[in-house]
Formats: sequence, C-alpha cells, structure tokens
Amino acid sequence: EYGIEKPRGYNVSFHYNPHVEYHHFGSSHPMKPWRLTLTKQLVIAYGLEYAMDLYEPRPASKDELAIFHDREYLSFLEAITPQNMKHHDEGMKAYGFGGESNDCPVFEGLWNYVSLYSGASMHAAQNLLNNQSDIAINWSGGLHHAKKKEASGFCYINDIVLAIQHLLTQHQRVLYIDIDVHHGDGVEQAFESSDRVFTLSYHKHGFDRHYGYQFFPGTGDIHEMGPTDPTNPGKGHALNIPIDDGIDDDQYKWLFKTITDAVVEKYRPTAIVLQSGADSLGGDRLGRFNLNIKAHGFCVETVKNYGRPMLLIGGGGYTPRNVARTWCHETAVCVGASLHNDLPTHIPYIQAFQGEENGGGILYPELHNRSRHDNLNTAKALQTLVQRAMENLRYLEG
Ligand code: ZLS
Ligand code: CA
Ligand code: ZN
Repeated sequence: EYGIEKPRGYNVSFHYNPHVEYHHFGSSHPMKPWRLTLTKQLVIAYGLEYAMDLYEPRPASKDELAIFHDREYLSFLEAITPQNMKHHDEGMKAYGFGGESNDCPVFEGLWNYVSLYSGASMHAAQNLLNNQSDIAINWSGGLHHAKKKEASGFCYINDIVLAIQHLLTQHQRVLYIDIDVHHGDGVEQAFESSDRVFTLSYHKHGFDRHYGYQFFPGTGDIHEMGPTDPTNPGKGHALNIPIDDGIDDDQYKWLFKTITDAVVEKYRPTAIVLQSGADSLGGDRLGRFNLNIKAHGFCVETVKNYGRPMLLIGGGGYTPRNVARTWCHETAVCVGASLHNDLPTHIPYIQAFQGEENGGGILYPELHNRSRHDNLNTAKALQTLVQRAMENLRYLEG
C-alpha cells in the first residue's frame, strides 16, 4: 500500500498427504515410503513449515490419472491386491508387475498410494498455474519410469507426466530436469513427439560392475535425443547426460550448471519441473555417484535462480536418513533459509540420524567418505560429454 516492496523471496508451497507414508513395498524392497516421514520430521524440526504454505492434497481420481494412463491399465491397478493377484497372471505380466525381479510388487493399498502421490503433484502444478506459488514441492512424487500402460522400476503412475500435462494448459514450453541417478525414460517417452516439453536427464549409464549388467533402465545414451524423423516436432527435444560411477561434487556441479544453463538459454522455458531423486548421493543403496548433500542442493538452487515457476519433486533415494537430510536441505534452499549442521534435538525419529560411523546427529555428513565407488569420470571424458551435449543443442536452433 505504501509502495514498499516485499523482500525479494519466493512463495513456496509444500504438498503432502501423510497417508503415503504408511505403505510398504515389502521388507526387502529398497523403496521405503517412510523416508517421507523422516523428511517431514526434519522439515518441521527446523521450523521450515512456517516459511511455506502447507497443503494436504486429496488423492487423484481415476479420471485425472486417465489423462495420461490407459483406462484398462488403471482398472487393473485399482483392482489388483496381494490376495487376488494369483488369478491375474496375464495382466500381471502385460502390465509389468511382479515378475522375476519384482521391482513393482503388488502390495496392500497400492491404488491409494499411487493416487496420493499423483494427487500431490497435480495439486502442486495447479498452485503454480494459479500463481499461488513460485515454487511448489512434492517429495512423495517423481516416479519417472511409469509408462502409459506399464509399471516399471518402482513406478506405477507417472505423476510427473500428469503434472507437466497440467502445466501445458497454460505454458508454451516446459523444461523437465531429472537428477535421479536413473534415466527419466517414462517422461522422455511420454513427450517424445512434442516440442513443448524438453527433457534433460543426468544419470548413470552403461555396464554396471556391481550388478553385472546394464544399469537400469539401460536407455539414455548421449546420442538419444528424441525421434530421428526430421518431420517430428519432438526431434532434438530430449537431452541425455550419461555419467560413470563415482562422480564427485565439483564435477557434477560443473556439468549440471554448464549444460542446464545452456538448455535454459536456448529453450527459454516458461515453467520448470525438477525431479530431485536422492539416489545420486554418495552412499546410496542403489546409486553409484559420490555427491554430498550440498552439491545435490546446488542443482535445486541453480534451477530456482532461473526465476521461472518451478515444480520440485522427489524420486529415488534408498538410504532414508540421507534422503531426508537432502530434501530438508533443498526445502530450505527454496525458502532461502540456511540450516544449522547440528540436528534439532526434538525430532521424533532422531535415532534414525544417530549412531552412524560419521554423520550422527548432524545434517551435513560427508557422504563421499563412506562411498565404495571409485571415480571413473576423467576430466577429459566430462569435457567431451559437455561438447557433445552442446552439439546436440544445435537442433534447437532449427
Ligand atoms: O529411478 O535393475 C533392475 C532390473 C532387474 C531385473 C533382474 N533382477 C534380478 C534385478 C533387477 C534389472 N531394476 C532396478 C530398478 C531401479 C528403479 C529405480 C527407480 C527410481 O529411483 C525412481 C523411483 C533395480 N535396482 C535395484 C533393484 N531393482 C532391486 C533391489 C533389491 C530388490 C529386492 C526387492 C526387489 C527384489 C528383491 C528388488 C529390486
Ligand atoms: Ca536422471
Ligand atoms: Zn533412481
């Protein structure tokens, strides 16, 4: 009223339905929804809830999920239970459930789980469209491998595709960035024929010494840039950055900033979706990289500084205490707060953060010290990678 401007800051919203926490993939399964409980407890213990608008979104409806997914697939997903699955062998196979690897198990409350994380991503996108938030966060989402009618790699419904489709109702160009250690294949595939979505994924790619086969999902080579048909508008609108084991903080930060800056400058997105999978951290149970929490958070900070409406979502992350630390730190980055390294002592699940050989009781332990991965990325290889990425971007100039 008096011409005094609000201090330069961002409106941040946090979209989270606590019912997601109570779902279990099975005791040996690496995906642990209770990492979201830890995350929320840290966010609250640091008082970050007072710096954001909090929402408890309702589950997405079947009609909403059908905007991307196949209706028969959705009916199957809705109906399947651990009790009746033995009578649905063909459906199970056709839709990517169970199987030998059991990456996508059928568990109690599966439909509820997928509707909750998807509802949160769609609500977050809606908040950006309404201009109610500059940054909208959903740590329960980011399930980038799910296909139109297939579950894959712990992902059943692709909440990212649904959120981007919603953003496209008002945005001409949406940039999708994916720092999960796995290739964001489901999102890339969903928009492969569109020039209104550019997908950029950083990931481990190639033969995996630990598994003895290609690192999941096996796609995402530097030469994969969307359709090759020159009449397809999606041509050149995907960029993949394949990385080898053990990449360190400085290398990743340089790679991320150099390439992402160039993409933003050339593509000029009007909204950005960042999948911030925490399995790219050092010491992750499935990952192969050596990143520390602040280097991972540097990516969030970099994207925030582009100043476009931003949807920030979770994804992988298989060492729950470090997932919680990272997403709490990144929530703080969004609201512009810096956090004490000593964890607040009144956290309900404090025992999860104590008794580690290093890192007990602190927010920013040195994760690379604990890592088993040698750095196989030479300076020369990374320079070549950046050079190839820049060549790939020339397609954007038409
Ligand atoms: O990006 O590597 C695979 C596929 C297989 C098939 C053969 N079997 C023996 C191994 C697995 C090749 N799947 C990956 C999927 C990774 C999904 C990442 C999701 C995301 O982070 C986004 C949320 C994989 N890696 C590790 C496992 N699966 C895995 C490890 C341990 C177990 C327990 C439960 C289930 C079976 C035993 C499982 C999967
Ligand atoms: Ca990725
Ligand atoms: Zn992953």
